[in-house]
Amino acid sequence: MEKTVKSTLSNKEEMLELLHQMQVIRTFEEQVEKLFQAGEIGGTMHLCIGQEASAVGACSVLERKDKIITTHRGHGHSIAKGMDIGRMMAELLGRATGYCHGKGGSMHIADLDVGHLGANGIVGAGLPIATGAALASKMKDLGYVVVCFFGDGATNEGAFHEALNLASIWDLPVVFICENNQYGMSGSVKEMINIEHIATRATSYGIPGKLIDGNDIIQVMETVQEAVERARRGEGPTLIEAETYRWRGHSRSDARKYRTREEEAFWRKNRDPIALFKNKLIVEEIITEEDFAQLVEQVQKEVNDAVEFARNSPMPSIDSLENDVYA
Ligand SMILES: Cc1ncc(C[n+]2csc(CCOP(=O)(O)OP(=O)(O)O)c2C)c(N)n1
Repeated sequence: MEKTVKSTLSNKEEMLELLHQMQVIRTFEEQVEKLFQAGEIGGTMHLCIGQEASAVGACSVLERKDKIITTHRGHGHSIAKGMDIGRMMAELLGRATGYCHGKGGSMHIADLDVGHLGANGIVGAGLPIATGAALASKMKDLGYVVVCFFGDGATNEGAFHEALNLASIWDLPVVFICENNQYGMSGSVKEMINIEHIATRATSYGIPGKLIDGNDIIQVMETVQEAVERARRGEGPTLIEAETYRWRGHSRSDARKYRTREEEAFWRKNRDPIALFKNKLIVEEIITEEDFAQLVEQVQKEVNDAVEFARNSPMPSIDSLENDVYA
C-alpha cells in the first residue's frame, strides 16, 4: 500500500483491503502449517494466527518509505508491509526464488524495497536495530518512520530498555509496538512481569505509553497513526501495547500444556480479529456475509498460487552455496 490510509469506516475499498490482508495472513499461515505437517517445510515455524489486526492495522498507516522490523513471528508483518506471498512461500520451502534464495527461512526474511528491515530469531534484537534505523532517518533527514514489532517477552530484555531510552533522549522517529499475546514460549506474561500493563514501562523513559485492544484493527490504526504523526513531527517515540492472543503454540513442537483449551476457545470465539472486523463491516453495510465468503475463496486461490509458484521453483544450486554468506 503506497499511501497513508485514514482510520475511518467511510472508505469501502480501503476497509475491504484491510480485511483482505488479514485473511491472506491467516490463510497463508494455515497453509504453512499444513505444509510443515506434510514434511514439505523444514526447520520450525512461529504462527501469528489470531494476531492479524496489529500487523495490518499498523502497516496500513505507513508509507512505503517507512520501515518495519519484525521478530521470529513475522509472517503477518511481512505480508502487511507488502511482501509477495509467492516469494515468502518459496523461502519457506527453501527455493531459489525465495527472499533469501531459500537459505534463510521464515525467521530471516527482509525486503528493503517495501521497507521491511528483517525478521529476527533473537528475542529483542529488533529493538536496537529499529532505533539505529530511526537515528539514521533523523541524522540524514530521510523522513521515514520505523515501526518495531516485538512480543511481551522481549520487554524483559536489556535491549528493550536501552532502545527506548536512546529513542527517547534523541527524540527518534520510531514506534514501538509490543504485541502482548499473553505468552513468551510457555511462560505466561502474568508470571514474568510484576506490573499489570507493559505500556506503563513507557513512563520510565518519559514517552507516551498506550494500551490498546490489539484485536480491534480500527483501534490499532488510530493509535499507530497518532504515534507515527508524532514521530514525523520530530517529537519522538511511543510505546504501544496491543493486547492479543496467539491461537497456536509457540512453535511447531509446543503441546500448550501451560494453558487451558477453554482459554483458547474463549479468544477464538470472542476475540477473533477477522470476525470482529468482518462483523463491523456488515453492521456498517459495507459488506455482506456473501461478500466475505467470496473473499475467503479468492484468498485461498491467491495462497494456492503462492504454493504452486514455490513448488515449481528450483532449489538453490550447489554453486550458490557460498553466496550471501557472511562470517
Ligand atoms: C535472546 C533470546 N533468548 C531466548 C530465545 C528463545 N526464545 C525464542 S522465542 C521466545 C519467546 C519470546 O516471547 P515474546 O517476545 O513474548 O514473543 P512471542 O513468541 O510471544 O511472539 C524465546 C524465549 C531467543 N530466541 N533469543
